Amino acid sequence: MPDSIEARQAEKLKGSPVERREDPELLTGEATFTDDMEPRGTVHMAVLRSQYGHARIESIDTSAAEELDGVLAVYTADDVEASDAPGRIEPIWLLPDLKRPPYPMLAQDKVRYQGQPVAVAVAEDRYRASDAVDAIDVTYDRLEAVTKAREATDEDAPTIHEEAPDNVAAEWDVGDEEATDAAFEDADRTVSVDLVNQRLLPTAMEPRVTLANYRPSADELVVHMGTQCPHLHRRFMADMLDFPEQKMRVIAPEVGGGFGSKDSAHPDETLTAWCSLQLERPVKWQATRTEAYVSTGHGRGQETTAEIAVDEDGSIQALRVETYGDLGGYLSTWGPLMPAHGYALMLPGQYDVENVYCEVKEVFTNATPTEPYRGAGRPEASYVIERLATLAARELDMEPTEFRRKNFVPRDDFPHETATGLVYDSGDYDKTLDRALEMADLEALREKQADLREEGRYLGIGISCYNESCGYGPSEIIGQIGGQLGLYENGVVRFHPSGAVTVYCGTSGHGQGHETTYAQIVADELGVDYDDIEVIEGDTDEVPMGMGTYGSRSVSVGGSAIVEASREVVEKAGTIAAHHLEVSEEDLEFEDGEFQVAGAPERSMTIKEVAREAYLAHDLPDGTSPGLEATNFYDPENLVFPFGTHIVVVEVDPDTGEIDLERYIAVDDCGNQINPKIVEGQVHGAIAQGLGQGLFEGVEYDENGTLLTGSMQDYTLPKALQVPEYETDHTVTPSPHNPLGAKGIGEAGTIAAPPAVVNAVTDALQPFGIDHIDMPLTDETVWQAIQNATAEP
Ligand code: MCN
Repeated sequence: MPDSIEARQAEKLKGSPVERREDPELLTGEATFTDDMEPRGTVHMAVLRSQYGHARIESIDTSAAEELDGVLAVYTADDVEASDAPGRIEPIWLLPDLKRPPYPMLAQDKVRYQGQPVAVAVAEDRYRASDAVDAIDVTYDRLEAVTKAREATDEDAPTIHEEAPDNVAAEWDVGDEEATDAAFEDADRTVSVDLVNQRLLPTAMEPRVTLANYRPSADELVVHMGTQCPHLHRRFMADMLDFPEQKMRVIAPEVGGGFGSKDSAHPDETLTAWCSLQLERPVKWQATRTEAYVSTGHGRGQETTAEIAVDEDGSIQALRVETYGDLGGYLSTWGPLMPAHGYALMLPGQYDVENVYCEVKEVFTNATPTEPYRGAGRPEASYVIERLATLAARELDMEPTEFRRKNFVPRDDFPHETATGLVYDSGDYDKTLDRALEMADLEALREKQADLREEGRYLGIGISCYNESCGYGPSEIIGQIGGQLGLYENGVVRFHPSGAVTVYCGTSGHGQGHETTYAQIVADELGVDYDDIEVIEGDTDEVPMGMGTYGSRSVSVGGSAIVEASREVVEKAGTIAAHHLEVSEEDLEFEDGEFQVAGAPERSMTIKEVAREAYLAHDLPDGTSPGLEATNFYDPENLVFPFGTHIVVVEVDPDTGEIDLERYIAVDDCGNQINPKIVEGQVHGAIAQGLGQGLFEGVEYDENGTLLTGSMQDYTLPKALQVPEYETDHTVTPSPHNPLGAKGIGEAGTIAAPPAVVNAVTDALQPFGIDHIDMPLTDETVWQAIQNATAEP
């Protein structure tokens, strides 16, 4: 670590692979998670959940539970209603004419998914609370259930909410239908595919957990919880409880991963807080893994028919897509976003497509509500376009890479407006493709493939050229398209009199290494030693405002807020320095933490010295207030659009369907990198999750709406031994519109990997005439596809 101005001049921190400062605490087990906390007097809440996917509640008898030893209270929906708390989850993303049936914290008359909370019990310890829940007697009248979105729109499907008799919550579209239909008419060839982006279970290491402590003497509610966005959760809870926001503090201690599953309001967290308000005691709730699987929002859940129209020369003429988005039993906080703006706007991918039309139906089903899950709409879009691109190339007998190259948005056409209304900020798609091809040696791979086919062995090469939208904003546009929040970020940079610095940011990292990267950013901006900078996130009392961490927004939006705040600090420091050096501000130069008089470098003052003067306040320029700090609200000008090329090489055993993942090559471009080591870690983790969707993971329900994959025994997550050594590299195409030139990287792998691996497996099985297999490509599904194959190699 550089410890002097001279050393820093030689080594800027931005762009350096600085070790994560978060790791020692985590690796030594000293980090504090919510479940490690147990203030005196803590009692425990357990939740009785519906075991049925769809049923009418006829009666609830809590008397036996109430009589158990150590049980403090048992509550049902009637108790919530009597407390005057509104107690409903409201969506934060609205679409025109969206049907909004109420989503109560505790089920009222009906349950609409397995796992929906029906009652809670609070007891002196976790085990008694759980026993009490077992003693609650609920009589249900079971109803027919439907757990697939397309099926739920069938005429004879059961109605889930009276407000939406056909189960359709919203119909939404984007693009020009007429022009797209005409382009399909005129095109030389069309290719179509039916595909499914299956539901996924978010599997954070730490399931959701909440410790709520209402202190009546201060009339204050302090909530520690696993959250990705404490300020949003404070707002959700304040609304659901009708509790004053300013009297409520939400803190995210260490959060054992989120992957999107901790940015929505769920009944359980607010119920914990509500119980604390009722009992005036600290109340804790911690989901078990099985409980988490039925109650934490599932990811994805889309069924799509997608068509592409192409000319003989390989140019894409049009895309036409129809998608059913599965909302689950209720509208979750972000539920309506994913199948609409989160997904459909990104359908053109890296390609210059003039005509696009996408129609979306958002549908209620008797399954756990869907929520953002790493990628949140963009993996679904990338899967559609990247499958279509490969299938179209096959139809035209073109190398899939060349088909893609022919249709790329050219590097000199940025900013590029898409047919879906986005403006891609910057890109150089040929560059990542070229580098990935160089690493893979495609020619040699194609030769190997041909040779092996002679021996009855099936090698496949899959490619996916993805791009994604990250760093959501600007707030004004978010408001215009249905967001009920601003998507800016707040950063505070505060010097202490000693010259040390504390940085506060409204993002809330939970594994992404913000403490490290934000300190790197501020060290460069202020010229202060990295070790003198502390970074604070995840506490509504410490950080003035924040929108949180999701959508790979932290570095491009939160990072930019702290850059701007740092620059405001430097400006004020410059005014003070000029006063002390008796020159005008224009005559000062600031570099590496030092203000120097231009042409007289011996006359200088470090920013640390300025900080001391700013707090001494004995001699400040007229009109300058004491102290040295700045607060910035950064509202991005546009989204950022990272991109990349991933190539997968597999060998498929036709006798067993087994897939051997031989190579995984990833070349990503997230603009300027703050910390390449952290970026690489993010890429690795996300690819594993993407391979999880491609090869292993998939939610299954039975016809009654019972989750069949409700434990880790039934739901297969990728293990270290099942993923290959990744071969990674990157290119750098800065974003032109944020001060860091940085784009997000946190989700890239989950977006790129599923189509890459499916394209690889179907490439291997081309001799069998297999064009498509739905994910996850387990040995069994692949073997089955080979059994049903129409061609013989
Ligand atoms: N970074 C960088 N240079 C860039 C881009 C990013 O150095 N050009 C660094 C950032 O400073 C940050 C990290 O990479 O330390 C990720 O930054 P960014 O892409 O802005 O994403 P966020 O920090 O907003 O993280 C959100 C993203 C999402 S949406 C999910 S889901 C996700 C993910 O990050 N969940 C994670 N990564 C995760 N990692 C862990 N360990 N746990 C999760 O739950």
